[in-house]
Amino acid sequence: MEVNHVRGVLFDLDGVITDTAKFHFMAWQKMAATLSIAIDEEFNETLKGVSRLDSLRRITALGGITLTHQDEERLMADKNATYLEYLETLGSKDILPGIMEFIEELRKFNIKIGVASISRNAPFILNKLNLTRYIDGVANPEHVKHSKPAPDIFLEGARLIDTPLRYCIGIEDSLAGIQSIRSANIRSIGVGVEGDITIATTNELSMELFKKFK
Ligand code: B16
Ligand code: MG
Repeated sequence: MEVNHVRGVLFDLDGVITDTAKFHFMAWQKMAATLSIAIDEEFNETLKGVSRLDSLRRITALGGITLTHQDEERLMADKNATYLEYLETLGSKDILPGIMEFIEELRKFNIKIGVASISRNAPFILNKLNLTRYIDGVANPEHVKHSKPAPDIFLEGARLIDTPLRYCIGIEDSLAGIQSIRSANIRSIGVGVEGDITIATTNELSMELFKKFK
């Protein structure tokens, strides 16, 4: 495939641009403890790329409880407040290896850059990482109907960077995310997860990789 057949790259945020999974985990763990539910790191793996509400419901299902809508709202707000406290020290140092160089390479070749994260904290996190100025569009999860694995968030990202789907690439670290890219009919790069192209770490990202697309 010609490298210039890529005109837009849609990044997932958590697990691709930065790794806040441990902070999500600590915050969910604290919240779950108030319900006498214990979660471990293995369980946390199943929350990657999963929306806030769906994450909460997976946790309560684990504990065998069902909450009222009001209690769900309250617990999600509590969890997010704890999560934001943990993000206090987040900065450029927390951008995953190779991401900055890859973003600069994309910019040099006038390739649009979008973010397709299901995190409602994405604009805040991008700001903390000092990346906002490099990004052409951040899809707002509140503007889409269905979370990952549905295609909605990647379709919204492609729309925001004004790039036809056939010229887009999506990069994801979660299974739900790869499914989302696939169902949007976008080519995928999986980081530590199987995509159309699979890499082990973000360090391997470069435009050279695009040649591997069929
Ligand atoms: P928030 P991504 C996802 O981000 C995380 O992987 C997932 O663990 C989290 O629950 C979800 O965002 C919602 O995040 O509570 O900040 O809205 O991987 O789609 O960038
Ligand atoms: Mg992710």
